[in-house]
Amino acid sequence: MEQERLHPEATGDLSNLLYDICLAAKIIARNVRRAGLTDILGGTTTVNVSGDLQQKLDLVANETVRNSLQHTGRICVMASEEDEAPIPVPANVPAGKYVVLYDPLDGSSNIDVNVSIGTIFSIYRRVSPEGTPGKLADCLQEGLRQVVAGYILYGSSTMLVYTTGNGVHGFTLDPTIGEFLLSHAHIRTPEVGKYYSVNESNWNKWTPATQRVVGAFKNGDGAMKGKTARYIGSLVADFHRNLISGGVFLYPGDRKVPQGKLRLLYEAAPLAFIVEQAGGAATDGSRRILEIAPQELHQHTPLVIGSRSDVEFATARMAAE
Ligand code: P6P
Repeated sequence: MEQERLHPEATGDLSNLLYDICLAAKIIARNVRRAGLTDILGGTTTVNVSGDLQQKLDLVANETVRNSLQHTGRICVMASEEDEAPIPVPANVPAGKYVVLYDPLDGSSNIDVNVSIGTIFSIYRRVSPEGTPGKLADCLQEGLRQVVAGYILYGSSTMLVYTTGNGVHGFTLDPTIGEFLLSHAHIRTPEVGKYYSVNESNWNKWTPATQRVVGAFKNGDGAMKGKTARYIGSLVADFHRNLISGGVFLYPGDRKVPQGKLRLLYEAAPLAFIVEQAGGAATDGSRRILEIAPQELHQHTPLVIGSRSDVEFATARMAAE
């Protein structure tokens, strides 16, 4: 609301879209908090376009975001990590000016073992003509063109963290009143991180440069003091800890899968917008994530993200290879 007051010409559409996303988040949070008590635990037999086994809670979260947004008239198209094609708005609903891309429940392999998971979202302005149905081109925009990026972390508390390009702000859900309250205004991430986060079981698949970088984070070298390893295996949880305490997260490509595991549009680009707004950095090991022009809806990208000097240290060495 503060930021809306800075733009008197604002229609309120964007604020209302954020409220729509918060509604979806509250419903997902309720389902996540009760997952052990109702029959929505466990996997399904279906896989998503990236080949990940879909957990029941994934599908419930995906439906929840879609149902919270598609009838509002504020968006012209959506795209979900869990759906192969863009999601059009219903024919009887006017096409709005925004586009929402989302990962409804990232880290879902942790659902059954009660580890923190998250929802990640990106909002863009449409590029196709107003009043026409949204198109694939509306979804394939560089991360620099994001209007809003955010995530909801279903952790020890439920937190919404987002940026509109005016800093990063954190809100904590007060379940007694069902509202997100501002708890972390103007989040800044430390220039040098305490932690490094990477799945070291992939060591033998990495390139020598990646091995040298992770070795320096682990043991230190002339230019880098050794760090503490922290890896939850749930991107939003690893990212959020590093954002607050300082750290660098890596999911590099390797010789077999050079593009790595994470998705550009649903994971890397929104988190890159957030981390840069908090003073950090995000690259694919050579290019700035926000400058990558997406070619496909579900394209993967290597990711190095977090404290600026750590990301620059890694990128200088990985790009030189
Ligand atoms: P690995 C979860 O499935 C996820 O997409 C991210 O949340 C997480 O950072 C990554 O995969 C973990 O992958 O290969 O280390 O288990």
